[in-house]
Amino acid sequence: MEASKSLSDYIKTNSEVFSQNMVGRQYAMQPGVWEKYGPSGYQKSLQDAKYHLSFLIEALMLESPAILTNYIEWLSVIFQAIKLPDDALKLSTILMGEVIKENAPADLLSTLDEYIAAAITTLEAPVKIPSTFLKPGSLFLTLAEGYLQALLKWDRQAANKLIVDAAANGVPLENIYVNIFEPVQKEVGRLWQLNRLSVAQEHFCSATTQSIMGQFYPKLFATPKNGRTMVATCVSRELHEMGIRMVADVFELHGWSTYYLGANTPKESILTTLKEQQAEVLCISTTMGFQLEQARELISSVRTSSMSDKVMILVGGYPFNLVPDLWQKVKADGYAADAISAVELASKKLAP
Ligand code: B12
Repeated sequence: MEASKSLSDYIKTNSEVFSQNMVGRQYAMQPGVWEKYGPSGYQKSLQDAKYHLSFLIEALMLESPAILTNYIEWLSVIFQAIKLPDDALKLSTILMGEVIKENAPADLLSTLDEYIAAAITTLEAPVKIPSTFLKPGSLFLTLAEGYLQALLKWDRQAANKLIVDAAANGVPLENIYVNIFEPVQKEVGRLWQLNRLSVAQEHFCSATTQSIMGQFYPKLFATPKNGRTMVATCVSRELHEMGIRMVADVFELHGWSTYYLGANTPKESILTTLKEQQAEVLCISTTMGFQLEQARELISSVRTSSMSDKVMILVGGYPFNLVPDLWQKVKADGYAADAISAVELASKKLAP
């Protein structure tokens, strides 16, 4: 156990030089493949190598090979979509293992093979193309499909009208969030991953949805208060804020006083806010696997603060939805898969 964590720390300290070493070897071993991508291609390869290492670092730290294998599975879809050579990802995974083995102290290496082998096994299976998030039979499917189509046509007006009409026709706001906005955002991400949507289109979809969400605030804040208080935040450097915003809004709809801090919030500032607002619940959202360390550190700091026995810590977001026991590994008090189940869980846990 300790060896795994020490190896994680060792890789983190050396990740810059390891990533350069990995890319240098890959270019040398696949002559004629990479040069055509030029200097920007080299920078992208370097960034990819750093991402591989950062997911391995988290997997080792939390002793969860699934953190690495989920990432590898996701990346293999991208590599196929942008038509990189079939064996490119396998080779860089092998090289990652080799570079670490050649450099790290032998007594730290006992667990490395297990992680690299799990990643290679994942790559030997056929690439798993993710299926649509607008699943047949799901609640409010027609509205979600219409909303996605409006966004894909760059039609903010139509998207806005569809949602405003749905709300006027009695679709509860929490369902608009969880059954329309959420699957549509995830579908937008899937289409981007499959190289069918540009970064600009993704930004447009997210920005449109955020502006529509803002219109419902008079209604949201008008709900009678139940005396309960929560703070909702992303960890430091995490930019995915829409999920945790939805969590905060659904708590607010259920009568909680909510303090939504948004993306990329520094740890010290979160700790101060918890105390100032005397929060009963802290909701922490993490999307990128390499930010899990920030979540772990934040939780550990809350546990050693004066708020330790007063605040319940819930976690959620992309990696927690993929790896079932991850919330326990970061030492949270609970996890929920979506905003509606999050408020249900908090209310149940705090019930007298
Ligand atoms: C929009 C978006 C962005 C925007 C975010 C804008 C914003 N203002 O939030 C921007 C452009 C910043 C972005 C950047 C990146 N992104 Co992005 N992004 C997305 C996208 C398309 C949608 C995110 C979203 O809104 N989801 C909808 C919300 C509602 O879902 P959710 O977050 O899961 O939240 C729900 C639950 O999980 C739960 N929940 C969430 N938090 C919490 C907390 C608690 C306590 C509880 C109980 C529950 C809970 O409740 C929520 C509501 O029901 C996703 C696709 C996806 N599958 O999510 C990709 C995605 C997450 N991004 C991805 C990537 C790769 C990136 C970048 C690395 C891209 C790049 N090369 O730069 C960067 C990294 C940035 C960073 N350092 O954080 C990948 C991640 C893959 C992986 N293996 O990790 C995804 C999955 C896209 C994909 N399919 O490939 N991204």
